[in-house]
Amino acid sequence: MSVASDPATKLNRIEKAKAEKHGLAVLDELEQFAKSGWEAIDKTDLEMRLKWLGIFFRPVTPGKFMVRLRVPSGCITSDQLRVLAGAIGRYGTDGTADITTRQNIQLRGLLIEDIPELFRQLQAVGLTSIQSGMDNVRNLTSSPVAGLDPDELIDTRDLAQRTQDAITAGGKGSLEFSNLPRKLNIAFEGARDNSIHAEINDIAFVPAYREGQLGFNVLVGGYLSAQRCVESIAMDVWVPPNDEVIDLCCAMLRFYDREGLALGLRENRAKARLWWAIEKLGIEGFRAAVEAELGRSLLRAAPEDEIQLDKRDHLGVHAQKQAGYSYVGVHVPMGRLTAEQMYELARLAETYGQGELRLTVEQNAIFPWIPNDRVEALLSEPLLTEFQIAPPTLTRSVISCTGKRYCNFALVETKGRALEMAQLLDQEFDLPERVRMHWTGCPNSCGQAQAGDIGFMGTKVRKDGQVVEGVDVYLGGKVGKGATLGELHQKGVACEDLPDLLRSLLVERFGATPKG
Ligand code: SRM
Ligand code: SF4
Repeated sequence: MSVASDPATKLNRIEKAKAEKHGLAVLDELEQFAKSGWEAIDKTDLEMRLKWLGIFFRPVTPGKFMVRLRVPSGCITSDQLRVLAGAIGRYGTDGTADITTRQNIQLRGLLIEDIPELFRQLQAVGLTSIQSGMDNVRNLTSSPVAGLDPDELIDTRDLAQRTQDAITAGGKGSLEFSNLPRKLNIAFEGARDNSIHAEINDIAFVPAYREGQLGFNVLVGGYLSAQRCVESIAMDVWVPPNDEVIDLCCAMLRFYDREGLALGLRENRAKARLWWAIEKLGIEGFRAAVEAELGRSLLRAAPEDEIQLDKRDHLGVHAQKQAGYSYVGVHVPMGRLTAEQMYELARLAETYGQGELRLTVEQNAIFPWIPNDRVEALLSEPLLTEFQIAPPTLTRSVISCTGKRYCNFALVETKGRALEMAQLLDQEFDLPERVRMHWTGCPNSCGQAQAGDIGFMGTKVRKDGQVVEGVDVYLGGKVGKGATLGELHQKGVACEDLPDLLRSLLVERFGATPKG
């Protein structure tokens, strides 16, 4: 009997829809959808199952779809960028792209009739959008300077790519790993600065020496959501930096998928992230269950990990570990890109580097492999006046989720407002250190409000008898070594009152001084 028809099993609405027809089933129907047009697509296929292919119906812009790619470790080539630029270029101002908070790319404004051809082009350049939404593993993140960083301990790019291949069947779509009780985030850190936000990933690998051997300690259970936010905890496991990492990821996913039902995770979407399984079993019980799934015992964690630094933002010019080369990090305001800018990024990466670009979880980009004697020429390119290497302090560190322009969950406009406010306050104040402002349009916290020095979470506020856009303000998020989540500081501040609140906060808490 299928789980859906078992009267003893209380499945939530999404689980019932998945049991009736798997999300990946729409892969075979995509050509037909393209022919018949979006209005003819079954509602559940349109709004839910297409997300298994990375195709997101946007109720805010019906008929203009968003496609979420997978860019493991944020590594993308000029050829790949040109395909993405070409995909949005034909739609005029509707066609844009965003670098996301998981060092990934989302394309906007796409028509369903063009998507089968886009998928063929993606495949030809080794890209995929498969399993990037709904109950799947999201983009696999790594240090954005993996393989370049002089202080790096482990280059995690290959592990991230091979884990993606394992859980997506090489990009074709894996029935085995695509029916999780909920989304799941995995991150691999090979450097010392926790650039991947290990604290808010369901599964995170951080570098650690065990009896002199370099590998990873494993953290589990971190997540942010509207109902609950949890910092990841030590699983008390150490793994060497090889296939064992991938085996462990797959074992945890198999366990989460299979036991999800028995643990009640498929009843309530708000209580379904991996943490809920860990909480139900206790961390030792969870560890034992994963060992049973793997069919062997796991080594206990190293006493300490090697995360020793505050999180870097990678902007500016930095020496690579390869003598004679630098990487150059540029600020992409709010991560938003036009087709022209993407073509130009691709051209610059080829002209000055080796045809490769890196994306960061701060929604910025890095040009690797720039010969030191070519750095000045790169810096004098017109694009680098738009995408600066050293923008003013607040503008430099502000990030934001999608917000009201495209996301139907959003309670407020985010990206435009976030940038405007950072620029305004940069004109007014000097700051001794960076202040990371994180904007998120609703409590789902895609913009990680709890990770910011100052976080803003969209809400509705009553002011002068009117309902207006506002935010709950968070303070104290710490990233890098000893990362912790920020806490609610003030509820329901109308956005129009924010500049004044920020002026006092910046002076009182962050040592800001008014510009002379
Ligand atoms: Fe997110 C859902 C955008 C990172 C927590 N997220 C959504 C949806 C798909 C909702 C929707 O269907 O409209 C948003 C799509 C809007 C759009 O058109 O762009 C959306 N999330 C984003 C992105 C694009 C924000 C950004 O501007 O960068 C990020 C895409 C990452 C990627 O490339 O895959 C994004 N989302 C995150 C993060 C940050 C992270 O991973 O570090 C979080 C918090 C961390 C976490 O997941 O634990 C996050 N998104 C959520 C949640 C709450 C999950 C939960 O357990 O309740 C939802 C809602 C849901 O899944 O039900 C959500
Ligand atoms: Fe949309 Fe809310 Fe996520 Fe922002 S935080 S992208 S508004 S779901």
